[in-house]
Amino acid sequence: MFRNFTDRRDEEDRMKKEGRLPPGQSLTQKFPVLHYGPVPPFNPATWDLRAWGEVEQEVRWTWDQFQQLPRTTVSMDLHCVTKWSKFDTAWEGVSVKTLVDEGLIRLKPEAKYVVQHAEYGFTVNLPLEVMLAENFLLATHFNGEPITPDHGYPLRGVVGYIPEREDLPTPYLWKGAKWLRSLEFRATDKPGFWEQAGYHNEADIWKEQRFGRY
Ligand SMILES: Nc1nc2c(c(=O)[nH]1)N[C@H]1C(S)=C(S)[C@@H](COP(=O)(O)O)O[C@H]1N2
Ligand SMILES: [Mo]
Repeated sequence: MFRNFTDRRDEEDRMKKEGRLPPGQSLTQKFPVLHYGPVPPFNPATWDLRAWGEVEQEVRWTWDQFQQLPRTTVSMDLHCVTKWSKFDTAWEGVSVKTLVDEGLIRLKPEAKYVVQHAEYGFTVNLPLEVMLAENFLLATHFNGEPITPDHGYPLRGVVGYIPEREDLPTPYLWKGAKWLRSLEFRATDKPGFWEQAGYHNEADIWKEQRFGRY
């Protein structure tokens, strides 16, 4: 117990020195689970992921088709608005930027914002430029294993801080939807589930944009 406590504090001090601990955050070695409502079931026969809205053509991938898409890995620090941070997490999945670059999603010039739609009607909004950056991934795997059901299996959006990439806007972890089912490209912004409940619209981890302003 004491041993774990000192390990945690040592790690936290190291991250602070490296400039990787945002204001008000503390390091956890666990992976807390946070969401509203129940964990949905997954049926690979009926699951799909859709891209719609301000696109030249709507796209729909079945689970089998989604497995064939080009894959990307990224390591990021996760920062939850409830003040825990988890460092050096390894994710694998599909990058939205790759889908756009390869013409698999053809955006209209009007597309400026994206709403992630998840099972049971959960939504979360981001500017398009954030979703197209290297620190946002449509993730199927965490630390080499399929994401567990409570963390979003089979697919979640995940967003975090890539060390030394201060150039990339980094929002809190709630800006990635677990159990993701579609991406709605929009000309205008639209606050999602937590944003409507009073969470900050931009959610920048370095500016401590937790609650209050939309
Ligand atoms: N579908 C869905 N995704 C969600 C949420 C939710 O309520 N429903 N909550 C968000 C919040 S508030 C957080 S902090 C992260 C937590 O991810 P984790 O449970 O993997 O730590 O998921 C985000 N994604
Ligand atoms: Mo959260």
